[in-house]
Parts: sequence; structure tokens; C-alpha cells
Amino acid sequence: MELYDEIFHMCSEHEITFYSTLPCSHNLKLIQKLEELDGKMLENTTKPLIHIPLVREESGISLSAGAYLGGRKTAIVIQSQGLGNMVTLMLSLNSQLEGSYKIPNLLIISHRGLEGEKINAQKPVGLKSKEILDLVGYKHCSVKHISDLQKFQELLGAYDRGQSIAVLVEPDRSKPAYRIEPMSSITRTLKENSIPEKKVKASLTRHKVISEITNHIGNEFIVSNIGHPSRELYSIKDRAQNFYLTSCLGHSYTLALGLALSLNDIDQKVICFEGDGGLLMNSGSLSILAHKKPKNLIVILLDNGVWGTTGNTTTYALNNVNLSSVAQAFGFPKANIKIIFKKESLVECLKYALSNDGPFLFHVIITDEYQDVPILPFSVVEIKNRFMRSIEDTRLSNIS
Ligand SMILES: Cc1ncc(C[n+]2csc(CCOP(=O)(O)OP(=O)(O)O)c2C)c(N)n1
Ligand SMILES: [Mg+2]
Repeated sequence: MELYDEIFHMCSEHEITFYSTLPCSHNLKLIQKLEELDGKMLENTTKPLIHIPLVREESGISLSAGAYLGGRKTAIVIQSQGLGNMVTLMLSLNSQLEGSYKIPNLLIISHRGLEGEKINAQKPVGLKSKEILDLVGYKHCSVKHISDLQKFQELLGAYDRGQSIAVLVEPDRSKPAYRIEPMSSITRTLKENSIPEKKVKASLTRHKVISEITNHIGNEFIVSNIGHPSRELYSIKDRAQNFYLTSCLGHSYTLALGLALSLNDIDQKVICFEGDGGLLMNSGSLSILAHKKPKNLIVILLDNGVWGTTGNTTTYALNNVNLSSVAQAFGFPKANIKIIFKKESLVECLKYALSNDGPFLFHVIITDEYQDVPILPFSVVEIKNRFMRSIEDTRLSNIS
């Protein structure tokens, strides 16, 4: 049995069912297998497997955090080269430091740059990989042979107790690198982007938009983004179903996506607030959202054209980049994208989205004003625990 097969088997025995991946030639077979198993039930698990191909490793951390909130155990399959990209997200969501959400996660890392490595460019991050994992508080072990996996078994026990862990898998250099056969002749669809130019005058404030939304919803879950959006939501209507993301700029919508995919067993939508700055920072992962198309997700893009929370310097969304077009270009269905700048259409679109299948993207053009509201009075671990209890309550009430 191959080393990766055995690692996967051990993960399944631990009920790990939510995987996100970015390829290295050494982990390709596992990624192919996960893609084949996507949506299928494994013998020894109670939930169908979910596989999400990533476009940047750090989104795996926010997706996994959302999935964890929704009741999943998660693993991310990557090459060591991606580790540096993930540091802020791992510190903010997975570490045991004060201010972290302390959400456990597993990394399965193809550890490059070691002895025998032919590509010199793999060496800087490869040689620092263990130090990076130490820095972000991931417990880790290195494995080369199946007989080394006892160490991983012990770490899985720590993972079950809330610790983030990583297994560094040394490439098997006795075999040639694996490749998928070329598709040779394929017809590709290069989609047209057709959202027309529009001049709009912003008059709604963010405070007004959030107030209208909270006035018109029931028990829907809300994931709100870092800074003033979360603070305004808290002061307008604090509720257990609010998950305030107070770090991880640009990852509110990916966390909400992981959550929405993990809540497909309950009849309750996830509403997510994201900012224009955040979306510009992490727009690539819109391709995942467009590909997975969760029916239960409504993304509210609060576009004020500025990095508002940090003092209102303008973003490229102000006049250069139409984020609706960006979403469409990444494959988001045009019919489900609405540009909104009036209260009446906001309410109408929201009511429609609450009772119809999504995903929806409401691109709400708002002013750059903000309310002087206090910072959140509780810890992020309290936010997490309260939110997870509200999901549990919803599951119980769905059963009874
Ligand atoms: C990675 C990272 N870079 C910078 C910051 C500082 N920061 C916090 S909120 C924010 C502005 C976010 O702008 P946007 O997403 O448009 O939301 P807005 O505040 O305008 O509603 C910035 C730059 C951060 N928290 N994280
Ligand atoms: Mg903004």
C-alpha cells in the first residue's frame, strides 16, 4: 500500500471528511482519489466526503474553519512551498495563541527541498517548513515509510483534542514523478463576460444595509467580515447565529463557503458579508465558489470603494474594477448576481434569495460612511463556541 493511501485510510478512520487540495507531483494520486470520492460516502464515515480543489493554500484554512464550524473534521493536502502563504490564516484560526479561534486542522504536506531534491527553488521553504509549523503552533511529524506512521497516529489523537497537526511526507524518489495523461484534444469553453457598464450613486450606508438584512431574516447564519462590518452587525443585532470574523481579511466568503457546504443537511441559509478590499485581496477563490455553487449561500458584498475599516483609502473597486464582473468572470452564474444601491431592491432581492436556491451574490454599492461602534466585547473562542451551539440547536430542531 502506498504511503498516501495509508494516510488517507487513517484520516477516514478519524472521520476526516472535508479535504481541500493543491497539487504537488508527489500527492497527485491522493488528489485524484479525493476528486473521485467527492460527494460519496466512505465505508467508515458518517458524512459524504467533500473535496475542494484550491487556487491558493490559505483559502484552504478558511474553508476548513467554516467546515469545522459546520461539524466536519478537515485536512488540507499541499506542497511545502505553499506553507509560507498560509501563516496569517493559521495563526489567526488554528493556533492556540490568544486571539486565535483555536480551530483544529490537519495539513498533509509533500515535503520538498530535502536531500535528493533536484529543484533548488524548493529548498528555501522546504528547509524552513518545520520552523514555520512550530511558529504557527502545529504539532508535526515526518514520515518516509509506512512504518513511520505510528507518529501520525499519535498526532491524530492530539487533533481530536483540538490541536492542529501536520504530517510531512517525504517524496519517494525511487519512482518517477507521476503525471496525469494529457487530455490532448479538448474543446474548452471561454465564457463571455457580459455585465454592462453602469453609473450608480451610492446612498445606502453599511449600517442601513445590515439593519435591513437583520430586520428581514429569521434564524439564518451570518458570517461577517473583519472590522467595522462585524462591529456594526454586533451593535445592530447581536445573536448566537452571528459568526464574527475579526481577522483573515478576504476570507469571510471562503469560510462561509466551507460552512455552507457542511450545512447541507439542515434547512437554513448562510448569509455572508464581504468587503470590496477583502474580495480584491482574495478574488481567485471566487472560482471555487462558482464551481461548488452551494444552494444555501448568499454573499452580500458591501462595496464602499474604500479600505473602510483602516481609514478610507480608496480601493480599485471604486472606479476601475467591477466586482460583479469579476465574480462572473470566475464563473459565478450571472442570473444570481445583482447590483443593488436602493433599499427597496435590497429587500426584494433578499426575500427572493431566502426562499430560492442560490448561490447569490448581491453587490451592494454603499457610501464610505461608518458608525462609531465599539469593538466586540467577547473573545473569538466565545464567538466560535456560541455559534457552534446555535448550529447544534438547529440540527436538533430539524430532527425533532
Ligand atoms: C492581511 C491583512 N492586511 C491588512 C489588514 C488591515 N485591514 C483590516 S480591515 C481592512 C480594510 C478592509 O476593507 P474592505 O474589505 O473593503 O472592508 P471595509 O472596511 O471597507 O468595509 C484592512 C486593510 C488586515 N487585517 N489583514
Ligand atoms: Mg471597503
